[in-house]
Amino acid sequence: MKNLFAQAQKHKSRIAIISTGQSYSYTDLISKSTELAHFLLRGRTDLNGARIAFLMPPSFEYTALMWAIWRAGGIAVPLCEKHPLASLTYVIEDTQAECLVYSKEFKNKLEPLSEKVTYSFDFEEAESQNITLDLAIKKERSALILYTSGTTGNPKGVVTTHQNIEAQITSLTRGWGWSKEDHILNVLPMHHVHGIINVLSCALWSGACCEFLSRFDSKKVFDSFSRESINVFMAVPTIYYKLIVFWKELSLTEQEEISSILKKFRLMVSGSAALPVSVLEAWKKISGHVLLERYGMTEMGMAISNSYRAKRIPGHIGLPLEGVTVRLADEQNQPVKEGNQGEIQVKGPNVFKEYWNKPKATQATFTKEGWFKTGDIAVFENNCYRILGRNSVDIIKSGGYKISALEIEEALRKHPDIKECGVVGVPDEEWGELICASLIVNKETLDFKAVSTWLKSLLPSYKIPRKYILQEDLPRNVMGKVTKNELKKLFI
Ligand code: MLC
Ligand code: AMP
Repeated sequence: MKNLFAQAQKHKSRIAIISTGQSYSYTDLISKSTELAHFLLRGRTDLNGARIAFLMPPSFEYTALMWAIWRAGGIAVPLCEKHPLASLTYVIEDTQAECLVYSKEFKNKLEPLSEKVTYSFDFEEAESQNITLDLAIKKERSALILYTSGTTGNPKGVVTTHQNIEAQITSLTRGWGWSKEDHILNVLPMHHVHGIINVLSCALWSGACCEFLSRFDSKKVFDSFSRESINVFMAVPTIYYKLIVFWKELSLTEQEEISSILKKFRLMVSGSAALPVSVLEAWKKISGHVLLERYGMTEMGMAISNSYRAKRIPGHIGLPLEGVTVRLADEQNQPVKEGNQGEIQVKGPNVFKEYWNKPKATQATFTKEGWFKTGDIAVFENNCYRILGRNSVDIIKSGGYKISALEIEEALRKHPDIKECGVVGVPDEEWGELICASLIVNKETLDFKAVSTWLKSLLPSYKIPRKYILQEDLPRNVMGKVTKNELKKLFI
């Protein structure tokens, strides 16, 4: 990622990051990441692809550490604050992380993991070393592993190279008119591409400022906007939904104040899940902006986007970004005739390298000709793409998170009173999809609240079912397979 740092050299005294009310310049970022890189290297000249896992709130420190890992030749593995120990352990073991770095609020939570790595340290304890760092990292080298849920087994580690990341950043900075005058507010979790690439890395590539909120909170978002320096915002549809609800509860004067500030924004983007037209329309009334909807995935960053400059079409995701090639294909991986629906398949320098330690899964996700198979079904109409759904009912999108129904089912089956279960995502205006579970149990009744509490030790809160039903048996087809679409109807 030499270019990201080379870019930073151009903007030395500009503000790069604002976190916990403090401003940090590009020079601060360069020198802190140099110090940390030396600390991580421990006398070596190159981390040679060692995985460095870290759990830090979205902040200057998070960013400096990520840059340090990249600059020292390591692979960054950002962990999720909301994950219980079981999920964190899985990632540490799966990546065979050499080192675990954390900020002090996570020290106790991570204590049991320290023996699984060669060394771990509290970020605050990293000794400062005033040395220069001049390691040239080849762009083909792996840079980042982000975990994503799939239709089989446990979450997979998506490996992207420095080159992939650079391609993902530059297609967006060019396509969406980023400049050093921009100031973006980040409210997203920092273990997914939306926060890491679209918000943080695009800002830093451009010499712009990225301001962090430690977590999403509607009031804090509007308070930040009220200071009138932020001019770019990106979020998942659920966040826009929540902001609309909050805005509606404000007094008329407050509503007018917020709306007049929002109207001055340069850009507002929605993605990671389908943007309901009702949310687009409501936000347009509040902010004067037609949200720019785009489509992406952990494995490829952003691929398709509505236009920054021209008309945006509600309910549609637009056209391929610069450098990205897209086609729609049938089940035999043959391109479909124009106007027919098909799976979105993608080629380009933005597409990931591999699933970590899973060569078979990597091979299965590409066609023989090297197209990445997204699993999303779309149609090309009105000169742009429109998403119709996914080719698997077992993938749920809730709050912008991708969730595997099978992973939740596997966890539920570990409960002593649950014999069998079926998990589905049911359409929901606020969350996109709501996770619902049907349970077959070996007693008369079951305390669903207690089940959710128990499940939280195995899964993060966003993977916990919100509705349960008890059934004698699950709906099945003649082959005995659970018919998830039938199951969904029971919750609607
Ligand atoms: C949380 N809650 C849910 C829920 N998640 N209820 C239903 N469904 C869900 N999915 C409930 C909690 O139980 C709690 O309720 C209350 O909401 C607050 O919980 P929280 O954890 O504090 O939620 P909050 O912080 O408000 O989270 C909402 C959110 C979050 C929208 C901010 O989901 C989020 O950050 N989503 C973004 C995910 C993201 O970045 N995806 C990008 C992936 S990359 P109670 O009753 O207990 O108080 C990708 C590629 C691309 O997709 O294209 O970008
Ligand atoms: P993730 O694996 O978390 O990166 O999620 C990627 C998935 O999010 C894609 O495969 C799509 O299913 C979904 N997605 C992203 N953007 C959009 C969008 N604008 N509309 C509909 N679905 C989207």
